[in-house]
Amino acid sequence: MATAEGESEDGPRETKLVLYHFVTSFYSQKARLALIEKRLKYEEHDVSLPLNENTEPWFMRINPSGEVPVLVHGEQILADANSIIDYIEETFTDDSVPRLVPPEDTRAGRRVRYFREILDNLPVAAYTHGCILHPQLTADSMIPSYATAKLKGMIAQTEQTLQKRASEHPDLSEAYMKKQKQLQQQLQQHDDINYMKRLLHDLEETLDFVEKELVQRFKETQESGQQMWLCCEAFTAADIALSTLLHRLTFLGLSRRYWGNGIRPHIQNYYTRVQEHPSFKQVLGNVNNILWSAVMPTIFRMVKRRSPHIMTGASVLALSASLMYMYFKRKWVFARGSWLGQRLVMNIWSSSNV
Ligand SMILES: N[C@@H](CCC(=O)N[C@@H](CS)C(=O)NCC(=O)O)C(=O)O
Repeated sequence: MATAEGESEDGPRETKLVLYHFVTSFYSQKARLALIEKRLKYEEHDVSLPLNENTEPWFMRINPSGEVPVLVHGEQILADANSIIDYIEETFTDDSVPRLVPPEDTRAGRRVRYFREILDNLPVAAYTHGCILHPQLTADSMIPSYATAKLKGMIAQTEQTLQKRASEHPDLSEAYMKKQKQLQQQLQQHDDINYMKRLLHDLEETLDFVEKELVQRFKETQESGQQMWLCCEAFTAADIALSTLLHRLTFLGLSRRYWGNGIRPHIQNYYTRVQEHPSFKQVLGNVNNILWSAVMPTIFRMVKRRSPHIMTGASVLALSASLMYMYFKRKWVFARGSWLGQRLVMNIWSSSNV
């Protein structure tokens, strides 16, 4: 196993890797998949989007755009999922470490580049907000119907938080104001149902390309007996992009529009297969667990913030016991249609910007 443990003078490969992320964040999931695929040891810091921790001054000083994921490696700060993937790929080059980006002068390398370009540039934030704002665009969304108003309310609240923080921290006010402007623009754009319809229509064409490519891989698998992912037999950066996208579309209730029931059967097979892939299981798991994994840390953090003394002694035990109970009963507690499930989903999801 390649390690990046502890500070050392032996060079960047021995320096600690620290990832700031949020469990349901799309781009954080991509970064985590990459780190796990490369079998790198890293320290994780949960930055709660629902609790606006990403706009706290300490985090804005690491990444002035206030977005997760961020990877810190010694002096290096990588504030973008793709830069993180490229950075770890270039830095950790032992033969024992799987390659996510095959050399560009190989057929697999050219394919990976092509599909990364297409998939990494898809407007996933728009898909996510658009489907919450216009539930009629989806088929079987896990997002309850009252989410729309809630999302708008949450965005307004985030704007207030940004304004307040801008006045409290003049050194960061430019960054806060920029973020606030972006948020407003995004909301305006994603609120436009025709814009959203166009985006979802364009996605059909992209998925057609993917399907066609998977047909080729299927034929190659039959010829060689070696199972293939999107570009070759190895799970690459293009697979990170595709698998996280399919997972997000499923969560948004768009999967039935794009695959299954005879539509794009190779994408359907790919998604079924990738759900059994170890790194995918570890990072994304079953689509029904997305909410659960965001709920636990957020509840703990909220309780701790509001009344720190609650987090001591017997209270911790009581809280843990009830959370454990909820965990084992999560199928009904967090079931899509349950009252508690809906409220938890909404509070976590609508306030998580992507
Ligand atoms: N270009 C960045 C985008 C990162 C991004 O949009 N992160 C979202 C979560 S998936 C975020 O931090 N949203 C919070 C916000 O913008 O306030 C990347 O590729 O990593």
